[in-house]
Amino acid sequence: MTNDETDAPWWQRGTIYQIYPRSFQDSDGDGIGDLAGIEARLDHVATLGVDAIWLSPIFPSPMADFGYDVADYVGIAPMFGDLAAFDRLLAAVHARGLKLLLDFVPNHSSDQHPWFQASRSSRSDPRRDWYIWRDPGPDGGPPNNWISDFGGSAWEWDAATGQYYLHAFLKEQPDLNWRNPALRAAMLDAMRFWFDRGVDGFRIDVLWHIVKAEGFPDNPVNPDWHPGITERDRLLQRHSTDQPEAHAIAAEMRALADGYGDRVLVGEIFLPNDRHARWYGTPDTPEVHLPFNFQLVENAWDAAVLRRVIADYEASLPAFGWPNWVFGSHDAPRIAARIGEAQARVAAMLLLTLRGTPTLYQGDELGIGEVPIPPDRVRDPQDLRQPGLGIGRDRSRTPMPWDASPFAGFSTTEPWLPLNPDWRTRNVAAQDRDPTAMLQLYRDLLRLRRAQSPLSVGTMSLLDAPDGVLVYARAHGDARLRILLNLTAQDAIVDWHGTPLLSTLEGPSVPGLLRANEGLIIA
Ligand code: ISL
Repeated sequence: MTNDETDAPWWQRGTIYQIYPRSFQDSDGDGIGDLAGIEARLDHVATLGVDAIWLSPIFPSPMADFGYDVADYVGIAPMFGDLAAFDRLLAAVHARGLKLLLDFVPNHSSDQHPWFQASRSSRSDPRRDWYIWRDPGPDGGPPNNWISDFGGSAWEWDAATGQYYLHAFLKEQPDLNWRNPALRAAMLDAMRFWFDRGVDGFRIDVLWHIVKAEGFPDNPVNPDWHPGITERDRLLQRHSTDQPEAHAIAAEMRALADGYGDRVLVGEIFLPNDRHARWYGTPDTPEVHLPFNFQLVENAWDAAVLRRVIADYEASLPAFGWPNWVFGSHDAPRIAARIGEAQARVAAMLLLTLRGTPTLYQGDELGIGEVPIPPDRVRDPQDLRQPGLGIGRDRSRTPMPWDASPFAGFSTTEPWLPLNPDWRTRNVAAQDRDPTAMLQLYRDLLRLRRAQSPLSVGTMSLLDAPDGVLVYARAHGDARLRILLNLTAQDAIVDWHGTPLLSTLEGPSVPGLLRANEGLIIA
């Protein structure tokens, strides 16, 4: 082992696994997952070979946005359990040598949070300024043209106090005012509460949204908008997001985390590379360890496109910035639904061999594809408010299929969302017995990533490749691996020789050739 290998912190070497708690495992028969359920299924997470779990929000919430509307930052929603159940889960996670990250939602709370109830009670309430209140615009309408990410004005009229409040998402999710020092202190206290309890870090929701431009100017019109995309995109969010003042707040969160030692902050940030990279901060004033990189979600599954995406992203990183990659989440369409199962295997190899921390989304290790959601079962508020755009998030939030027993072993009753249609065969137990299953490929890839330092901490260089093929080298010390990915369904002539360590396909790999849909790791 060389120095940088031993020195690399866990969040650089390791892999993060996202659990969507409503849909992982139900332990009390209400059709909704919970903390005790997650604890009961930790074997799956441990044998998969990941290093850390990130839990989507588990806090008390009216669930208007399924937990991203927090009514108490320092509690547990009764449907998920209680603080004792959380402590048990955390201890069980740590006992397996895994880490646990929570989801911190700083941009907005629920309208049912006692802070907002106080804030809206009167203009003179001490908490009035904890949220963003404004008088009507000159025409008596909303204060400016800002549009909610979920459609409609971002301002909601409050008749009782005669002002509008801002909500970047649902009106049930009023935006918090991070320019108010008392609010800022209260939110940092909430982070402290969980750090003191032993959590290993946070994924921070919509971090680039948390400060708005002084004076609330209108956002500029997006010249590229067309009716096929969301209403939000009519405008460029120039004044409502990514304000310079937000970086000081991220730095404050980081200083807090660093005070606890080996903790990590992952920031959810959707921005072009140059602005994205700023969220690392500077070596003297670091911000988040990992600004989430969603470019595999956002870009076409095409070798030439991805080659440029990888090169541009790598080039944009500050010298001290550690990369990361994501291709699935509770918001994004399933990777196997996007590109099909054969290419989803190649995508798994890409994600787990790129330089940087990978984040996996629950169920992608089974290759879950499209899950049709009948109209009467749609639950996603974004989809319900903007139907017909195909932006529904329910299809990625369906319950984990564990086995072929009723309700796939997820619950003893009808789950809150439908199961994947092929759950009787596509489930954890079935794939555990099948050496050709997606689950085995994920386990093999994660095993290799741990065993091979070039994959976890090595350098990376993109190499020349024929059309439709992506080739790169990973190296560390004397060890060097090559990764060859055929992103097409045709055989490709690729000049390679060496020892294949892992292929996405069965049967022998053929030197000089990459079979259709083949991904290959060569020593
Ligand atoms: O496309 C986007 C940004 O360009 C969006 O996906 C946006 O980043 C996303 O909607 C933000 O997601 C997070 O915050 C939301 C919540 O509904 C999502 O589930 C969460 O992941 C509001 O808290």
